[in-house]
Amino acid sequence: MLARLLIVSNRLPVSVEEGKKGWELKPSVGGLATGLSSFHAAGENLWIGWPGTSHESLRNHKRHIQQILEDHRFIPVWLSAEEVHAFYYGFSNRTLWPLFHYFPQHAVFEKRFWEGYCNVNEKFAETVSSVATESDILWVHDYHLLLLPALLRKEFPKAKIGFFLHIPFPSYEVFRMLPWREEILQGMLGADLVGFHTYSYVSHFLDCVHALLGHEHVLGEIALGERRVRVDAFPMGIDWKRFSDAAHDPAVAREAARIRRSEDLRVLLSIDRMDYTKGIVERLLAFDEFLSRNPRFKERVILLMLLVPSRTRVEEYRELKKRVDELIGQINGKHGTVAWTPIRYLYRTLPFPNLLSLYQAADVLLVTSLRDGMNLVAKEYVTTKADGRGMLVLSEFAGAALELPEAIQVNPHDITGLAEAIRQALTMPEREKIRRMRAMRERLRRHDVYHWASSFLRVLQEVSEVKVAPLKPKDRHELKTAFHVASARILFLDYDGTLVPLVSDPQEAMPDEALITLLRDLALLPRTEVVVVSGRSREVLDAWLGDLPLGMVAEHGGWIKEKGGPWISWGVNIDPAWKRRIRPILEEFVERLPGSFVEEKTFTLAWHYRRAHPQVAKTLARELKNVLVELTAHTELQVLEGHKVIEVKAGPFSKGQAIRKWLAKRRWEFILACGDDRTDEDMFRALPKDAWTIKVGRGHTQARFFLTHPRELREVLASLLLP
Ligand code: GDG
Repeated sequence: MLARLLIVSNRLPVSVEEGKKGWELKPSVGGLATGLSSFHAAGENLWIGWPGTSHESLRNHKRHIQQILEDHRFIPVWLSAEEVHAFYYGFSNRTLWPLFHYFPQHAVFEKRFWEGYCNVNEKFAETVSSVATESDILWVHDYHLLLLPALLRKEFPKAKIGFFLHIPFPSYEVFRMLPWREEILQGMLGADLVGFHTYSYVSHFLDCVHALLGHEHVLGEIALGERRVRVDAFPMGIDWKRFSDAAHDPAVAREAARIRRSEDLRVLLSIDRMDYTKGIVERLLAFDEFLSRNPRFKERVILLMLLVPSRTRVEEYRELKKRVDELIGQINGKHGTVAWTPIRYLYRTLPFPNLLSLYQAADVLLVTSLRDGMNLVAKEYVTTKADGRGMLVLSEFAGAALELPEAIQVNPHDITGLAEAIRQALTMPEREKIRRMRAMRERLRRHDVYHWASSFLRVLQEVSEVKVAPLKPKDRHELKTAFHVASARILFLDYDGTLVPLVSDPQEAMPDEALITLLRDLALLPRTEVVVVSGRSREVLDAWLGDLPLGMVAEHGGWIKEKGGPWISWGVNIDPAWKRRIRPILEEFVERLPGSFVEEKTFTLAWHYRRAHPQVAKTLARELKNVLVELTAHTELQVLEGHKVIEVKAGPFSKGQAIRKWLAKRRWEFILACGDDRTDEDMFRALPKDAWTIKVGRGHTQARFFLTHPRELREVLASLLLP
């Protein structure tokens, strides 16, 4: 049986209105509504959200309306006027919206808005929990519900939970301004799959998760204990067929002709919500400049603007409306003639067929967003203009810009550039327009909204079932049996963080008597080799473990020593000149971070920060890593991040490569590898699938099992000595 899909969004895709025949459901037309409606229509799927009216205003009709909604498999979340004020107008639209669109100057950080947001997210969680089961697929949408995935995870630990953000995710420098930034990230990480429109939003999110919560990712996958969270880009498409069919609808064509009035008139069109992110003022200023610089277009072009009223209770939106009204008046007054008003302006929503006629009528669509998660209007226009006789001017700050490179792309802050783009779009030869529009249209056909939703749901289904498991007593028993029956056995053991806990001074991590005895006893077992695989220098390993019958790897594979043999170097021909370039950078960071220090080894320079203030260290470590990764790109140097250490390593060797030396020696019937940080992952990767691999500590790993402390690993190793 197919799992049931529960879509959760702030607004239901319908509103309830009192019509002639009583209460009716009116579908709302928007990208999300059309995109998911066919998924909602199938099977027993449900859509959960706010119906858009406060429950006070419904008075005693609430029960009846609830029934109508439920009959259509819509589950309402009822909100009071006060909740709507704090949650919707407050935190969602006055905190998150401006901040995520890089308008921090408009963002308010008010505790009561935040509290309202938390309460309403809880309320959503309660409603979802009242209808959901563990086997459902839960798909949560957008910035209003960032806390919901984690709340649902608590209720349904095993359910598949997806989250998609429809607006941009800002860079760390902006996101960190949010006083409740950790809570927001934790909320989102409750999902198994977190989706964004573009890869840059993905990388901003991963950056923030690393910087603020300390979780690393490997190829967009974050390990949280036994759970994994996949983060990926799913650029949203449109209902291609619906817009494409409109191109052949005679009624749409008739209305389009009426809008154009005359074949000689060129129509520039823009459609957006009245929102400061959409670059409406910049568009008007550019049109003004265009008219001033190109007088030959006088009386031959109009700018038709459909501005949809939005969030009118929010101060910034009211101010914008005022500014736009004034500007339009000024520009029309300045350039207009008795017979010609350059800007025609509608401030309302239009029925869907009228929207199509506008698209059809337009010679050029202007999308000038200062920031836009995606922008579906751009895609809808290109699709509706089936004959290709149109052109799109598109802001490079809209997510859609990545998929529509054939558009005339603009920086909306550059008013002169924008004015020039308008001229270019109006004068572009027809063949060129058709060529560009075709290429874009074809791409949009393949990546329509159904493709978007089904790819998201497919990945959500797939999100790795394979989880790192704790090494349970049953596994310990199995491991011991496997060890005992094998005729050739090898153990690869990392040192710091694996055999001994991390301490603030690395010199203090010397092995205790119990560890020395344990390693000696293991190494003396018949048919058994023990190799310590470390990032430490060979001098330290010699001093601490040199008397034991062990194999050793130092400097992450830079040096190798077989039992009883000499140290052999892999990096013989490496010119140490690189250290002169890198060392001063590390030293500068030592200056900046009291308690941190530099360690030099033959092939590595390491900056340790385990003794420093953790919060400050985290920020500086991130900065240093970025600097080093930039500097070492296209060189033989590698930047490694270990536990509270960042190292630059010369040469192509790794722990993975080093242990191949032993793997190639013979066929081992039992292999055990244990490690605690990223550098050990190379070792895990180099091993055959049936090897026993254990990570000490939490976090992302290729290992099959984890243990939480070196103490536990020592117990497991000691058990191998027993019959
Ligand atoms: C958010 C993100 C992201 C507009 N006016 C009328 C009307 N519309 C329809 C359009 C289009 C939708 O509304 C607007 O979508 P956009 O993508 O352009 O912008 P936002 O509303 O800001 O949407 C955005 C989107 O979510 C999806 O993830 O692309 O970046 O900000 O479908 O056709 N529809 C009708 N009458 C109108 O007057 N019927």
